[in-house]
Amino acid sequence: MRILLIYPEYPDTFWSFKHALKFIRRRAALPPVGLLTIGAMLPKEWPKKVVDLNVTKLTKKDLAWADCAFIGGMVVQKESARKVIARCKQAGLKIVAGGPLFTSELDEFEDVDHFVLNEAELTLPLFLADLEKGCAKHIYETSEFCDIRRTPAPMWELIDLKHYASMGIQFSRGCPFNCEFCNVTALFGHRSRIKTAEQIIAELDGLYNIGWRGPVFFVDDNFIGNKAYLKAHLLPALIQWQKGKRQIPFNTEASVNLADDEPLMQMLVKAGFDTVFIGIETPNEESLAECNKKQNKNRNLLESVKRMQRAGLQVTGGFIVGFDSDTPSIFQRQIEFIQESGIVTAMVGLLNAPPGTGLYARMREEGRLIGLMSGDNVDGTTNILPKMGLDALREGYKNMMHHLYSPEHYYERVMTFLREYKRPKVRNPLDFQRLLALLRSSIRLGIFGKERFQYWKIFFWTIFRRPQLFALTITFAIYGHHFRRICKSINIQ
Ligand code: B12
Repeated sequence: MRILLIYPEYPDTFWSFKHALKFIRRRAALPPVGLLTIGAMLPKEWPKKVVDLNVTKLTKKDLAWADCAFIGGMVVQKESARKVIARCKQAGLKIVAGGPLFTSELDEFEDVDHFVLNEAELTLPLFLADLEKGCAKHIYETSEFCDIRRTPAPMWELIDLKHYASMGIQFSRGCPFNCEFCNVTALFGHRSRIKTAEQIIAELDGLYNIGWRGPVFFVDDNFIGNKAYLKAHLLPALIQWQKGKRQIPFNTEASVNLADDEPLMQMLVKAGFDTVFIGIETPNEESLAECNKKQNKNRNLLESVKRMQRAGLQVTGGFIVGFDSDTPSIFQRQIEFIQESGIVTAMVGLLNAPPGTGLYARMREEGRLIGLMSGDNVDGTTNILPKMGLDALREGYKNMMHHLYSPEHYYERVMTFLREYKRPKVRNPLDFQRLLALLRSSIRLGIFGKERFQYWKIFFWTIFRRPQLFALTITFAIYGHHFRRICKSINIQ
């Protein structure tokens, strides 16, 4: 069987980083780790080809070559997935679909021959066994969660590394918390399941040996779900691994209680972590109680962010407006919090109810569910009727995004951050590509950009006051350009 592993295209969204990637001549932020893992689980003798539509096109030649298409992706890729499925169907390929999009919304896709849902470690072997016997079923699903110590390393050799800005590695799945709006526990469970330190080192070696020297994102739901193992095994192994080679910057996602553990933060930084995404959600205590975000309650969230920044971790954050407890004052409160925190990359979205979550069930019960979510949580849409009223929520949201991403306030935030941030331990040296990005940004943003005044101000401020953070400042300038383009394209500027 010749297999095409197809990853549908993302729309132009906050996280696509499309407008920023152009500056470093990369086509996508990350490769499709899930599909590459599927590649490693399929029989070795089957020839495989990855078509990531974010970096390349699906050609007639690809379709003519293959016998079967394996398609995976997230809800945000739904439209592209539909088109891909139609083309594969027309070309007469067998279609197998899996991953978060199909696990959450399988009823939306009629032309798929086999749904291999949930964690493929459990469902794919059943499908393959039935396929061999000639009796493959339409749907394979499970409510169990697998032991990821048996998950094979992704088949990196199937992609062209040079198209990507970063690589993804997964250490754990699942999250011990239970936030009402989050589908992580529905998809991956409550218990943090981990790989071994040896597995992670082998995966990193694999990447290093095929020439990867850029950043690596640990794509965990909550990297600090098992602190004891991190401290005793994984982080010491990573610290050791970085020694004697060109160091690789790491980043990940974690819960805010990371700020309470100074030794853990120190170890993370020593191991090469420079950025961490935190679900902050809201400074409104009642909203935190409403969505059961216990770990964020009864703490000074602003101080927690500062502690992480001072330790040497850049904090990127997720924020939500539209909780039942939110009143119209929430927009100003969020703006003040985000500006003061110096969280430059602040992903703010309307509260949405993903299928499988407690919120989805509650909204359905209360008759407030108005369809499926778009999958892009920064497009100003929601699938629930908010207590505040949809118009008031959208209007407040638009104004908030406009404020946060205007050059004046965006650069002000960058400055707040640069003042607080401790210089990271592991730095990516300036290479030719990054020098070109600097040149491109000076022309595009410094001469033609609306932000030119702020650009040069921070450019010289950094050179004189925090020269070690100069590369980071330019990266922020480029991100700012991307975020403003996104705000414009979704008509909220
Ligand atoms: C890395 C990541 C990203 C990267 C994307 C990288 C990329 N190229 O794919 C970035 C940062 C860009 C991103 C962005 C977003 N993401 Co994201 N992301 C993740 C994350 C943390 C890890 C994904 C991963 O690589 N996992 C490792 C691999 C091994 O696991 P996997 O992909 O799930 O694959 C397994 C199974 O799903 C299955 N499988 C996967 N594909 C296929 C295909 C076939 C054919 C089969 C049979 C099986 C199968 O088998 C694999 C082995 O078990 C997940 C959370 C998570 N734990 O998965 C969220 C997650 C996928 N993201 C999600 C969302 C909502 C988003 C955003 C909308 C915003 C947000 N809240 O983060 C944006 C939208 C993207 C955009 N461009 O607009 C949701 C998706 C929900 C859904 N039902 O679609 C998830 C599940 C997190 C969550 N609960 O909110 N994301």
